[in-house]
Parts: sequence; C-alpha cells; structure tokens
Amino acid sequence: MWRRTALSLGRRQLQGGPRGHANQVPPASFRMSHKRPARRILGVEKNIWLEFTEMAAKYKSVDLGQGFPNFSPPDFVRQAFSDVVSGEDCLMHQYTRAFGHPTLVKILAKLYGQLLGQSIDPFGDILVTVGAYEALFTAFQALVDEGDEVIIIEPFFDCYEPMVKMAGGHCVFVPLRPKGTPDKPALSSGEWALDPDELASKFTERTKAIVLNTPHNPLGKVFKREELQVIAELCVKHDVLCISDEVYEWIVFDGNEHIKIASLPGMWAQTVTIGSAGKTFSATGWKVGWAIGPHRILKHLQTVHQNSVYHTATAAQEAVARGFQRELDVLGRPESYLFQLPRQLQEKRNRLVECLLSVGMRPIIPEGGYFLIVDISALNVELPEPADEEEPYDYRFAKWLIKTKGMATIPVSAFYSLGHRKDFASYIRLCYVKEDSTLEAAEKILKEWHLTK
Ligand code: IK2
Repeated sequence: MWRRTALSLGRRQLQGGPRGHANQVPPASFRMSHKRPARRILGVEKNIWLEFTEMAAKYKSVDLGQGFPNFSPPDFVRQAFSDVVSGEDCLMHQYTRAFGHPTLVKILAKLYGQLLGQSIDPFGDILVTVGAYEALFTAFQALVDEGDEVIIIEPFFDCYEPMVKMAGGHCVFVPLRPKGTPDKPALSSGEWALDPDELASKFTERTKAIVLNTPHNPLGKVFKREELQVIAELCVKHDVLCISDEVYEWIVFDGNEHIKIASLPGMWAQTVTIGSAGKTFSATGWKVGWAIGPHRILKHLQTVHQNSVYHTATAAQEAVARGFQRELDVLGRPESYLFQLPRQLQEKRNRLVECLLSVGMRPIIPEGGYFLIVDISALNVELPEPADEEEPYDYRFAKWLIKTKGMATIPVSAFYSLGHRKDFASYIRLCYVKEDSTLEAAEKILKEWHLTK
C-alpha cells in the first residue's frame, strides 16, 4: 500500500503536476533501482551557468557572460571584512544566530523599514540566506506544495523554474512581449510589457504565488508603478503571494525609480522581498542574501533554513552589516556607494550600447540591472550544423562566438521555459558590469568582426 502511494505520487511529480507529460515516466527498472536519483531532481539537471562559464574559461574568452563584476567591491566594505576576520573578536569565526547575525538583521530592518514605510521586526520578519539563491529556494520549498501553481514572468532568471519543480509545484508562464513592430522594433526594456488580461487569465484557484523580478534579469526592465499595481491588485484579489526578487534594486538608470511591490497597498502582508549583498556591494562571492516579509510567512522560510543551511558565514554577515551602517549614514549623498554604483554602471551600459549600435547590432537598452540583450537575427551568421537538432539557434550562436571570436555571452532562450525556448532564440545577453579594459576588449572583437563581414 505504502509503495503504491509513493510510486503514484512520484509519477505525478514527474509529470510536472496536473498538466504534465506522461512520456516522462521512467521505466520500472529505473524507478526501483537504489541508484536512481530522487524524482524531484529529474529534468532539472542542465544549468546554463555551468555550461557557459566552463566554456568561457576553456577558450579564455572576453567574458560578458555571467553576471559578476570583475572589479573590486568598494574599499570600506573590503576593509570591514578584513577588520572582522583579523580582529580580536573570536566569535566572528563561530556560529551565529541561525536566521541572521544580529547586527545585520538590525540594520536591514532599519534600512528596509525606511524604504517600505513599514515597521520591520529584525528577529521575526527577516531571514539572512546564502545569497538570494537560498532565499528563493527557501521561499519555494516553504510555500509551494505539490500541485500548486506558480506564475512566472518570461523571460525569467533561470533558477525559478527548477526550484518550483523541486518543490512539487507547477509553473505557469506569462510573457513580457516587446511592443514594437518589424518596422519600428522595441528599443528599450521598458517597451517589453505584460498584457494585463493575459496576466489575469493565469490566476486560478490553484495559484499560490507569482514571481516578480525588478530590475529584471535578463531584460533590464524596471517595472513602473502602474505595472506593479496591476500585479498587486491581482495578488490581493486572489490571495496570492508575491515572491519579489529585487537583487538589482540599487541599479536603475536614466531617472527610473525602483519601486518595491511590498510598499503598495495591501502588499506587505503577502510579499516576500528578496535582496543580495553580492549585487548591492559588488561582492557576489560573499553569498549573503535575505528574504523580508511578515513573520506569518517568513517563519516558514526559517523552518526550511534551520533544517538545511542553518546560517550564513558570520564574518561575511558582519562585514555586510558594517557596509550598510556606513551607507545609512550617507544615503542619497554623492559619497554613498549606492549613489555612485548606478552612475558608474550607466556609463558602462552606454559604452556597450554605443559600440553595439556602431557595428549594426540592435541592443534593447536596459533601464537597470547588470545586463542588456541584443538581437542577433539580422546578423545572418551561418552556423555549423548542430550536433543536437534540438539546440536553439542562440545557444549555437553563443558557442560559436566563444570559439571563433573569443567573446562569451549568454543565450537568452536559457531564460525561457523549455516549451518556449525555440520561439525566443534570436537574442544573446551581455553583462556590462565589467572593467573598462574588458569592455574595450569586447569592442575590439566586435569592431574587427564587423570590418570582416
Ligand atoms: N536573482 C537574480 C535575478 C539574479 O540575477 C541573481 C544572480 N544571478 O546572476 C547570475 C547571472 O544572471 O549571470 C540571483 C537572484 C542570485 O543572487 P545571489 O548571487 O545573491 O545568490
């Protein structure tokens, strides 16, 4: 009896919930083998970062692929880490409070309390995690049950889909579509938008959550207040949670404003807001992130965290707390890093956009974040025959670019669900959060290639 229940449960999971495909059920011999992996990881084995980061390193490419700065974090943050590690307080090398080092949760509560216009309990409403990745993982594990539907806006940061699947949930996708026409194509990420009626049609009685990402990876879209209002009203009407991934919250350009959906009427009560010290202080390797929301919801993420990771490195948390302490003292002033960072990155964005336009490419100009996407369809590059017929054009193009031109980028179809990948295979993503020398090397490659075309 027990085995029959377990097997039928597994089959349902494999089929991806109520709308899954029967042909994903493995043969009985596989299911019975003690060597088989758990069903929850079947179908999520491939990972774009593993594949392309390895390739970029192998071919020693100019790397505009993965989203990390190849310059140092600001001095005051590095100094803070160094002081913490070399100081006299031996407890900085030991376990700390599981849900967040006290100095860090206190400063996060103060900062985000101001930003959200909401009183935040540092010891109840915050969970410090191993990067925003773990915040996302604990949110899906804690809140999504088998058969629950989670609405994901396409394109999307690639880990949302496998994380929902591993939690037993079912992803329901809704696209951001470019508003342009073939004669007058969209030029800015702001012109990629949701259709409000289409979005509304995705909310059903099975919908548990919607995932929002603003500023957006890979588009660089910064959602406007009116757009957030539409999402918020649907969440309130259907009592649906919003998991709001805001890791690029400080990086907005051209006078755009980052608005936190949790600050809209009724939304604090049903939003988990996710942030990253890696992106805030240009220190992605430190892997300090957080989830913030009402304790009623946050306590479930804490349960997952206490039974898996337990806590994030103490010294890194203390250094991030000192970084925020310094920033709170100078917030909004020219000496603030969070004031300087978007200005510095806007210049890098402009530089890359100008170069792409000068070689006849069509970038979608981002309003924020680390990335821009560029249309490759008009380049008409003839690629070698694919080894795998199923491989989308942009994957093959990005691999060809690494191998023949020495430049690493990421295919944008990796940010679409498997079923939609082939339809969105005409863009690549470039990261401009790089040293000027790296951007210069990329410019050289693009200009030389343009001359030989
Ligand atoms: N959420 C989003 C939207 C992210 O972009 C990231 C970081 N990903 O960057 C890799 C890339 O796209 O090239 C995360 C979450 C994870 O953040 P953290 O590094 O804090 O775990």
